[in-house]
Amino acid sequence: MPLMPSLLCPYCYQPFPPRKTLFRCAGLLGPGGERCKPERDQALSRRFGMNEALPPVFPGGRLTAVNGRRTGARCPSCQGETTQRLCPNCHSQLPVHFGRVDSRLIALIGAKGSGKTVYMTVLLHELMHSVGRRFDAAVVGSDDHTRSEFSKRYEEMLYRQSVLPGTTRPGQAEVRRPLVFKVTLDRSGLFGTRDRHTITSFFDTAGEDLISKESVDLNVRYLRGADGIILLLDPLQMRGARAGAAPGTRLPDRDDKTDSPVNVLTRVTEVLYEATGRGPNRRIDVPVAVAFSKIDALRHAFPPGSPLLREPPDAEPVFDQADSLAVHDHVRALLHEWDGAQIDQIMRKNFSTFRYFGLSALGGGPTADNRVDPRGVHPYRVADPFLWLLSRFNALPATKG
Ligand SMILES: Nc1nc2c(ncn2[C@@H]2O[C@H](COP(=O)(O)OP(=O)(O)OP(=O)(O)O)[C@@H](O)[C@H]2O)c(=O)[nH]1
Ligand SMILES: [Mg+2]
Ligand SMILES: [Zn+2]
Ligand SMILES: [Zn+2]
Repeated sequence: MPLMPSLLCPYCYQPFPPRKTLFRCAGLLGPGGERCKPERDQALSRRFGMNEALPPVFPGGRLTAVNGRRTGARCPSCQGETTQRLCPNCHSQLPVHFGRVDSRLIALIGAKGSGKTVYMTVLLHELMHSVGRRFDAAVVGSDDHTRSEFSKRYEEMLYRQSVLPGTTRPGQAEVRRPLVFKVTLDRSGLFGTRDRHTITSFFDTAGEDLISKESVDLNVRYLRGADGIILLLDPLQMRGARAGAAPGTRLPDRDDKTDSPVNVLTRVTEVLYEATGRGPNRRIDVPVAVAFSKIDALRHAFPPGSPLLREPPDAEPVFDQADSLAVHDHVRALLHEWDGAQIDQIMRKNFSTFRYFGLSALGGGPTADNRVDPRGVHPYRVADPFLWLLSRFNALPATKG
């Protein structure tokens, strides 16, 4: 049976055939002097709690051509032209060029308190600034909601008010909306003459959603749709690492809402088998970056020469395989010291493509009242997992390693 080519919405992760794409009226004065009245969009409201009044939605029956490309449509009420394309399920506005450029959905998962929200904020901030410069990459929020949400809610809090986020609200996957960014690599030399665009969608799960079987299912759709997964594990939840943490480290609570990295990994593995419909003898092939957070609390005990004590090489705008594999091997060795050998067994048995990473989003512990240290945010190796995924997607060149 031939499969119908389908698109996957970067906001709700539901697949849809391109011909089902909807349009939203531009809300301008139409050729007849009429203007469509904005109203609350039920789909956006139900799905994401977004209640603003917006111009009406209609199917793309009457497409209009721009430069020979049928990218626009004419509104049946006001006859005005629009280029705003929407997902038929959640009514989110699709990124410009969506469907014609690579779109990659990256799910960020991990136990409660493992550092996901802080990590996502710092990673995106870095991609927009230093890492972006290094790779000559432009990283921009691909819709108004992402742009304002990211700068107001995430960046402003962490970087200007030095406030660490509270627990991400669980059970509300329907309301939390992924942040969608467009990464443009302007490496004409590396990719021929054209820029390389990749749309990446980040979904920050609530750690508590991974505790029970039922709420894990909430995330199944996101995991099923993901092209790559960043699994953030907190070494400070592991017995061996806890014992070796730098004096004064704020150790995370170990209550019944927090789960050990092994348990989280076990559950995520089950969900992925379910989501991908894979039998027990076929390993999961979605690339998984297994990233250990909060390395700042453990670095003091690493032997000199550890790749985790140096910054990744940054002379060339490529993903450095040799460096990454050195980190991978070192983390695998550390897992034994941290009482996490089981993690490596689970990974090897069930996943065909995975790599270990060690990073710190803050670069140092938070203050006693859990705020960002007054010296600021000094991230360390935060981009590695993301760059690895981009290289897996062939969106970034990698050295041979
Ligand atoms: N030492 C250190 N602590 C960190 C770092 N990042 C986060 N933390 C600590 O971990 C806590 C939890 O971080 P969050 O980003 O809120 O964790 P989360 O995974 O989003 O948690 P939930 O939303 O509850 O699932 C923070 O309040 C900090 O105390 C880091 O890079 N280093
Ligand atoms: Mg969170
Ligand atoms: Zn959607
Ligand atoms: Zn209209």
